[in-house]
Amino acid sequence: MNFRKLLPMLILPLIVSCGEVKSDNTSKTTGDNKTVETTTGGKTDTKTDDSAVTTPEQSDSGNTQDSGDDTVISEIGPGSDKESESEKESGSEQGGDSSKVDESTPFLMEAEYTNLDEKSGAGYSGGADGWAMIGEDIYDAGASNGYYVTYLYKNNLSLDFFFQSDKEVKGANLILRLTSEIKDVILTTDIYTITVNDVAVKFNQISLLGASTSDSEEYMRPFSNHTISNIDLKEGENSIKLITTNTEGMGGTMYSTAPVVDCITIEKYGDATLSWNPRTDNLDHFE
Ligand SMILES: [Ca+2]
Repeated sequence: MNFRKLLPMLILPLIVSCGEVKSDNTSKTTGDNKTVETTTGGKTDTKTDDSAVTTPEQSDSGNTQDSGDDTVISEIGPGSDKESESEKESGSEQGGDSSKVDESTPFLMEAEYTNLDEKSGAGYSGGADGWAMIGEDIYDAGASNGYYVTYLYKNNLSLDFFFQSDKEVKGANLILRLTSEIKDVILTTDIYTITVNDVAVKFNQISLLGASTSDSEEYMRPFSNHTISNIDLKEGENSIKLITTNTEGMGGTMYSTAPVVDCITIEKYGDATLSWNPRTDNLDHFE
C-alpha cells in the first residue's frame, strides 16, 4: 500500500453528510486507486484497493468486498442534516414514517464522483463534457465536498448514481441536495424525472428560488436538501438517476430546465450495507 496514495483517502470520508460543507480540496485523490465507500449501521468505511479499477457501471454486487487494508476512518451519527425550509415545504406531504426508528448512517454519494465519462452537457454559454461538467463551489454555496455537477440543461441528460445494497430495503429516504443558477427553477415530475432502478418515483414540487440572475453575478444560491420518501432498494446493484426531461430553456444555451446537483443521500435503510465506487479521479483535473 502506497501511503502517499492512501493519505487523501483517509481524509475523504470525513465528508459524510450532505449538510456538511467542505471548503478545501483535501478530499481530492490522485492516482488510480479504486475506492470503495461502504456504509452500514453506524459507521462508514473507506477502503482503497490498488489491484483493480472498476467503474460504477462495471461493478456488480460481488465486487464490493475489498481485499485491501480495512481501515475504519470515521464514525458518524445520523441526523446531522438540517432540513431546509424548502425541504420541509416539499417533503412534508410525502408520508414519511416519523415513528420509525432507524439509526442507519446517511449514505452519501457526491454528484462530482459519478461517472461522467460519456456525458455531454449544455450550459449558459456553450457546453461541457465529462469531468468539465463539475463546478467548484467558489462562491461558498455550501456544496458538500466543495464541488457539484451542472451543465445538466439538456433534454434526456441524466446524472447516474450506481451503488450496491447487501439486502432489499423498503421505505428509505432519498435526499437530493440541489440549487439553481441563472434563473429560479421549480422541478415537477412533468419536467424532471427521478428514477430508482429505472422506475420513476413521485415527488412533490421542488422549488429552487433565489438564483443568481446572470452569468456574471458572483453569487450562487445556497444548496438545499429535498427529501423523497418511500424509496425501495433491491439486493445487489441499484441505480438512482436524475434526468432532465424537458425542453424549457433557461436562457443562453441552457436548452432545458434543470437543477445544479451537489450530492444525494440515502437515509433510513435499516441494517443494510450500502456501498459504491466513487470516481474520485474526476477531481484530479482541478489540481
Ligand atoms: Ca458535492
